[in-house]
Amino acid sequence: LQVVVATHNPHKVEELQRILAPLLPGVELLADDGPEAVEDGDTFEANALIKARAAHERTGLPALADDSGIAVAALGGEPGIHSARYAGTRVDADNVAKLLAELEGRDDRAASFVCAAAWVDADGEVVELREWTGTVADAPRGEGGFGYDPVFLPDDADGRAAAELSPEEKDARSHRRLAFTALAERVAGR
Ligand code: ITT
Repeated sequence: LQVVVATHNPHKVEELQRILAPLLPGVELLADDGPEAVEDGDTFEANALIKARAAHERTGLPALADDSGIAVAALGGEPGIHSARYAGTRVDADNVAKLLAELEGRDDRAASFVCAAAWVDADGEVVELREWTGTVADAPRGEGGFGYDPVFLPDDADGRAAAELSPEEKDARSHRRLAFTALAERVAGR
């Protein structure tokens, strides 16, 4: 079975290949080479479905999508669905710098990584959302991962930043892993 992965983010593709291989054995994942869908939904779930729907309609194949970000309680959930362009650019370092500036001097640094995983095929639509809880660090650390990983201190990582975890350690805990595991179970059970 061929499944199109409706993301243009190469870091997500890499993580999804690792996560999905054992969950969907025998499935061949195809990169999405279509235009970027307009993510104008109000929620992670809505935006994941918009991306998966567009890829399914264009290719006729089952499509998977990931909409994700970091939600900070003291910022009312922001950057949330705006995480990719928080600083007005798509540059990870700019987004991280803006987040640290917004939280400058604040004690309440609780945050979650959030992932909505969507599947769309001829039989319908499935979406699952999961969170990975933690706090925002005072400064970036670590070389692994992508995006906000250098400033996210997961509650279950012994004080290390997500960017200081090995790929296997991140996969064992991440919002992406939790959401796609739940999604795969739903799709398999239909
Ligand atoms: P696609 O829409 O093409 O999938 P995108 O990068 O635009 O790619 P999103 O709109 O879902 O994806 O934005 C996700 C944002 O959240 C982006 O800034 C990422 O860097 C960040 N993010 C998502 N997952 C992350 C993770 O596991 N670690 C660190 N940052 C993450």
